Amino acid sequence: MKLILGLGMTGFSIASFLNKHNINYKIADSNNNPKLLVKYNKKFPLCKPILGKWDKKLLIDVDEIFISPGIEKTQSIVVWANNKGIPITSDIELFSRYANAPVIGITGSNGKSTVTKLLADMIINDGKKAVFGGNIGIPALDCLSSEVDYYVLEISSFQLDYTNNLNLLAAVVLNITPDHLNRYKCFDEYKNSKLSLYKYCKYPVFNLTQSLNLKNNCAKYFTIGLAENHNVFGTIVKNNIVYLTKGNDILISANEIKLIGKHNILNILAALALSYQIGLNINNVLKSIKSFVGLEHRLELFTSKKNIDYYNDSQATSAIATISAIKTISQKYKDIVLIAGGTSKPENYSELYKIIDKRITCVILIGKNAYDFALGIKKTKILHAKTIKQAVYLSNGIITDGAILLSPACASFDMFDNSKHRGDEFKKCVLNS
Ligand code: UMA
Repeated sequence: MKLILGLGMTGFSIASFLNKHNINYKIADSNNNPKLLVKYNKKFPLCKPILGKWDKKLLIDVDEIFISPGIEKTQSIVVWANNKGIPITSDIELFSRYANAPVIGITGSNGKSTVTKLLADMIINDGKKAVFGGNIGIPALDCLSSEVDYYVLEISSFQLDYTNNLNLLAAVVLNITPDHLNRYKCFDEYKNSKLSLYKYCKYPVFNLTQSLNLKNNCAKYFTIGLAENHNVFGTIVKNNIVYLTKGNDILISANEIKLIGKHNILNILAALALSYQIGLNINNVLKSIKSFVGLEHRLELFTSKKNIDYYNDSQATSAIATISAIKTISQKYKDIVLIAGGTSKPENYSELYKIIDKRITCVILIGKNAYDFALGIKKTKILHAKTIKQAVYLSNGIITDGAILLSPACASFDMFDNSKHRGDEFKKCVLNS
């Protein structure tokens, strides 16, 4: 008998998979009312979940546990299972046992969703079938299909912590910066979790800008700066223009790329290196890079009208996310109109107010906490809008050249179903205006 721990996206996908394969399981969640309970009971009425505080009895007759990444190793159920020697497995590992096509694994503290999606685009542009998923929000098991040439998986350190075996064709750890330190004892523990991805892959790709001392004969490398040999993807600057290179060969100019920011150059170099590791045609790869506009709702450049570029960054639900968006796009534009607001989070917004005062031409505030924001912003011109439609209407004509950016720094639930709904409505209003 298998035991699934956690009834979130991962647990639900594991239950669906085990049902499909007629494998006996029980499922438990330490929350009395997990988010997916109603959906689960509707789909699987015969296997009721066991809810509430973990109980040792859950482990009776269990020969393997499939665990959700959000459950920490210190949880009593994990400790009891370890003491009893019951194997604990991630959904990624279970996926890998059944995947019939090569899998490419991508992890890192930042940029993993961008590289995952870009690499999938490159494979598709090369005429092959690619499916992407994993930590990006599409559980890996939901991606399994017999009609796939490559799987591209975004993998988190939480998933790697419960992984003992994987079969990856190529893999990259994009970068490692302090993150999730409430979950790990120290930075080194987090770093080792990320680096464990390389244990499972045939063709690794390494980031030379991080001093991780990783050298490997079959590896490709990427870095900002000079590419010393043909295994290295880097950059050179000629007449003030940045070019992406492989060894001494120029591949593409940064001016032809829609993504902005140095971090995105590194992301693209990583995807390029992976594309070489799996043998994609370079012309098709370059086409994908030129047309790639990023992920939907994440600093997504979705349209341009009369010298104004429109960015949808609806996924920015915290001050830090909006600060990062403003920093990135102000490298390219002098005038920026920001649409922000919603339900603010219990965090310090003072740094956001400062950067708005410094870099934003006009801010249009929406939602529940608009008036709190207005108190924090001292210099930048402020307008208020009741709806996203009105915000888009007000944004017209403020600047003649530059960018209009929706990056709310707040949750969306006061006005929308979720941040995707907010981004969709914003795009609809802009495209219809
Ligand atoms: N639960 C318990 N006991 C606990 C903790 C959680 O029972 O001690 C239950 C919760 O009540 C809930 C369920 O577990 O019902 C939630 O499981 P989960 O937190 O593992 O979340 P999932 O819905 O399964 O989503 C997970 C990833 N979440 C985390 O790693 C925290 C999603 O990444 C991922 O998209 C999804 O699987 C599909 O693979 C999210 C994330 O924030 C986006 N990831 C982190 C990040 O990117 O930084 C790692």
